Amino acid sequence: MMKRKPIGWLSKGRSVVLMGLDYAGKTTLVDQWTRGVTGKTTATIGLDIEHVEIQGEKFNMIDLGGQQSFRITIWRTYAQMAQGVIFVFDIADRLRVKEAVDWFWKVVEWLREDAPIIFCANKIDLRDSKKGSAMSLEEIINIFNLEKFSQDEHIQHSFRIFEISAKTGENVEESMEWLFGKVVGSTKKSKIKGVLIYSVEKNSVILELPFTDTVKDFHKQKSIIDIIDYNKKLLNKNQSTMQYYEQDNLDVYVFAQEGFLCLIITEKEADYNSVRITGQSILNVVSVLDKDGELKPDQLKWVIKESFGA
Ligand SMILES: Nc1nc2c(ncn2[C@@H]2O[C@H](COP(=O)(O)OP(=O)(O)OP(=O)(O)O)[C@@H](O)[C@H]2O)c(=O)[nH]1
Ligand SMILES: [Mg+2]
Repeated sequence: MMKRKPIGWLSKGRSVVLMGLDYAGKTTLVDQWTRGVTGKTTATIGLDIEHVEIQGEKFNMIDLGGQQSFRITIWRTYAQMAQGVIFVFDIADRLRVKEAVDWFWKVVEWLREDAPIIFCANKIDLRDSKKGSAMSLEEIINIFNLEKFSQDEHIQHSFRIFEISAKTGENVEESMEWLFGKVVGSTKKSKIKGVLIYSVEKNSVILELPFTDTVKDFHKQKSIIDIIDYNKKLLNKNQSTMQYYEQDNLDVYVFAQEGFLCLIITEKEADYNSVRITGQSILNVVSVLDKDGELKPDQLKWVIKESFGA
């Protein structure tokens, strides 16, 4: 087993994650798009990160290893913090299509509800040489049940399919432009001013993350202490709750789950849905890191700030 690279290894910027079975062409796609060249690749071990800048914003493109061992160990964590996902599927890999379908829907379930997804049906250049063995778009849509994205009202993700060739570069620019455009657009809506995480086990605030000076030392304010005290009691009764408090200029949302409280301080009239998704995602990351014994305030701070666009 490879040692896992710590999350703190990522640098500043939001994260877009590439997923898909091994040999699907993820690394080739990154090479094609960032450098315009493709060559021989080797299987990605763990993950690789490419830094890109789009419209003045920095992004981490996280190229995950697609081998089974990485799928079952690190995919979930990265899916949960992703602000956008590029799922790559090798249209000539008929033998493993079932496996790809299963993992695709697992990933969708892990994602933040508002993370845009592109499905890259890759290696379309093989349609010429491997007539019959490469899957058609229609087949792919049916087997992956991709119509669910437009039909199922419970699915919020922006979703698009692109037929691409990472090797020749066909449609690569268009697909990346669409995805990054969505990510840039969605993160600008954020109105989060600060985040507090309280741990029942430690009986203290384990993380306070003010994004502006107005919420500095927030945990010392009487109103916040009262909110924590009240929600602590609910948490002790093992209730998973969400509460909402109006302050003078700000609002406070409280999410409780498995021994942790997450307080999100927002401007007035923040979009409830995105606050809820952010709160849920933060708690998921907190509990994953906690289980791995990796819950360190600095790391968490980074994850929240960089992943949730606050
Ligand atoms: N013909 C063709 N081959 C491709 C294309 N994209 C990738 N490949 C080839 O597919 C193989 C696997 O590509 P990678 O980019 O390494 O695949 P990966 O998804 O990163 O694989 P892991 O890192 O193991 O998860 C390589 O031999 C690539 O040259 C494409 O669009 N067309
Ligand atoms: Mg790779």
